[in-house]
Amino acid sequence: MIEQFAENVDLGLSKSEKTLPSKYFYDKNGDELFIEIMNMPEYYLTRCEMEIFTTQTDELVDSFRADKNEYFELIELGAGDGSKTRKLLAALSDKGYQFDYLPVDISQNSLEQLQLSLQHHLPLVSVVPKHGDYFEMLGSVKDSHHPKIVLFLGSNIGNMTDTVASDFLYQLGANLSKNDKLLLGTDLIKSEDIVLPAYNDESGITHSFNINLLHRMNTELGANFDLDAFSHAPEYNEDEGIAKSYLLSNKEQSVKIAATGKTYHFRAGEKIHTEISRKYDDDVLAKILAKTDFSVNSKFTDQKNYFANYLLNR
Ligand code: AVJ
Repeated sequence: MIEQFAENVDLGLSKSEKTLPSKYFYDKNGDELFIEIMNMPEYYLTRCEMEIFTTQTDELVDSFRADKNEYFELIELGAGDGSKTRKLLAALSDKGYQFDYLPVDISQNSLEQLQLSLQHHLPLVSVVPKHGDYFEMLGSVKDSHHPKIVLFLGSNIGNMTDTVASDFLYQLGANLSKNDKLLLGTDLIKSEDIVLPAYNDESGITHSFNINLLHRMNTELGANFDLDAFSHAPEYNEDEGIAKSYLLSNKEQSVKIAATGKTYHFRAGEKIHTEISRKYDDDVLAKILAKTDFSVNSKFTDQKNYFANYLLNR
């Protein structure tokens, strides 16, 4: 795991336009910071999706399956703290649907928290946690022959470029069967004055979230990043519909990373690209789905039309 982290870091920092993979945000510290992000006034995404799940619960869960007596697996990719999913689980359970809930997450810590909280709030729901990244679990999904509903919520797909998203959904489709479904949570394209503050909050939580990546390299890879010598610099424009996060080097500096055995140079003002957060509309989604086995069944949105949960048919 550490070797892979070091390898990915070396690859990203050796490019002429430096990058770091966003999946490394989520250590224990990063998980906690992301929970703080979800509670920030500027971060509308979680509240909008929660509104959809709260006001359209019945329509949502009934659109998952036709037959109440047929057992199915509810698989959630990147389950996180699962607070939104709890709404759906409670409704499915109340209505007498027969299912197991399989949360998949890269963070062992989040999975344990989630299982504890579900044991407490929904003791009747059977939970089978799976630790790993999305791509790793694609194969394991195929091993069971039960009908499946896959949840990929919270605009988590936004971290993928369109090519990667398309490839990922193609592979996911290939591992599912006809009549399985995917509920995809996407943040919708809207103006900069709404999107940018969500990635550039007043209180500096997103700054800490981004900088935590450097902190992780210091502790896990023996790097000597000066955390004060980098700034959080997000960008967004509505035409493109993609929020981008960067760490900006405040001065010319060099950083040593013991785990890679190399020194990396940063010019003053040089940026490390750490994350994309892709925003969607029907056209963006249609292009991404074009070469996959999925088609749009229905679309659920919040009142303000900021966020959409698309139900896709395999
Ligand atoms: C967890 C990928 C949905 O892109 O909005 C929040 C991560 N990054 N603030 C997003 C994130 C900075 C978040 N996702």
